[in-house]
Amino acid sequence: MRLKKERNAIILAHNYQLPEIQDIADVTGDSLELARLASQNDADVIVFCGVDFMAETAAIVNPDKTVLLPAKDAGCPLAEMADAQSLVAKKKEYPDAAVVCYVNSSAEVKAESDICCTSANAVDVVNSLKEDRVLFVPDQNLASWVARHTEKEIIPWNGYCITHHRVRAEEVHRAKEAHPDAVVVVHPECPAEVVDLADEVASTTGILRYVKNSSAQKFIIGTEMGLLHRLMKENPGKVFFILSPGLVCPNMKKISSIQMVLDALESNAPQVRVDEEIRLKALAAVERMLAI
Ligand code: CIZ
Repeated sequence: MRLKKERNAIILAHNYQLPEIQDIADVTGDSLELARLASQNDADVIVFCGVDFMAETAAIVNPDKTVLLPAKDAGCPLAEMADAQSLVAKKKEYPDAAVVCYVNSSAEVKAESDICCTSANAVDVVNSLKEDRVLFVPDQNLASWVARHTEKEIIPWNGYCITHHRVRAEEVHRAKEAHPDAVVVVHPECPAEVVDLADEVASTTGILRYVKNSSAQKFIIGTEMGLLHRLMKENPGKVFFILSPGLVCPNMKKISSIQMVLDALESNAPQVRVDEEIRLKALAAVERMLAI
C-alpha cells in the first residue's frame, strides 16, 4: 500500500476484526501482543483496528508515535463500566487490596491500578502479587475465573462484556447435542455457567494455541466471531462452530471497510492521545504486567 509506505505506518488488527480488515493488517493479534509489537517497531504511525482502549494502550506504550483508530466511536461497554472516581472510592473500602485491572479498561482506570492484566495472563498476574486480597476490575466473569485458580481473595467489580456475558449454558448443551464430537473452547469473559461446561477456557491467543496443538478435528468456539477467521486460516481441515449467534461485538465491527482504514491514513485521523500525567501512571501498571 503506497500510503502506508509514505506515512511509515503499520496496520494492526485485533483478532475480533472483520476478515477483510485482518487480511490487510501487518499483524493480527490480541491487544497485548499488538501494543508490544507497536513499541518494538520503527513505524511512525500505528493504525489500530480495534476498539478505543486498545488504541489507548498502544498510545500509552508508544508516546512518540501517532496512533489512529479508524472508527472514532468504537468503544468498549465493559471498559466503560469502571471509571477512575468509582475505583478510587472502592480502593478506600479495601485499603489492603492490590488493584488489578483487565486491559479492557480506560487509561484513567489503569492509572489508578497497581498492575494490568489480559485474559491470557490474569491468573499469573494475580498470583505474582504479595497481597492476599485483590480488587479485580472491571470484568466479573474473568474475576470469577481467576478466583478458581488462586488462593487469594478476589473482590470483583460488577462489569461484564455485553457480547460474552449473554451466552447461556443452554446454548452449550444445544451445541454439544448438535456436534457431539466437537471440543468446547470458551473465553473467560463468558459467565461461570458456560465456563463450567467447557473443555477449555482461554484468551484468544490461548484458543489459537489450543486448537493448533489439539488432535481434535471439530471445535465449538465461545468467543467473538472474528476469531473464526484466523482459526480457519491457520487450521485447514479442522471445523469450527460458533457457540452462539450472539457472539458478535458491534464495536469491533465499526471498522466496517478497508476504505475506513485508508481514510484514517489519508487524513491522519482520528488520533488517540492520552494525557501525559495519566499515561505515565497507566504505563507503570502496564510495565509491571510486562515484567512478570
Ligand atoms: O486482550 C484482548 O485482546 C482481549 C480483549 C481478548 C483476548 O482474549 O485476546
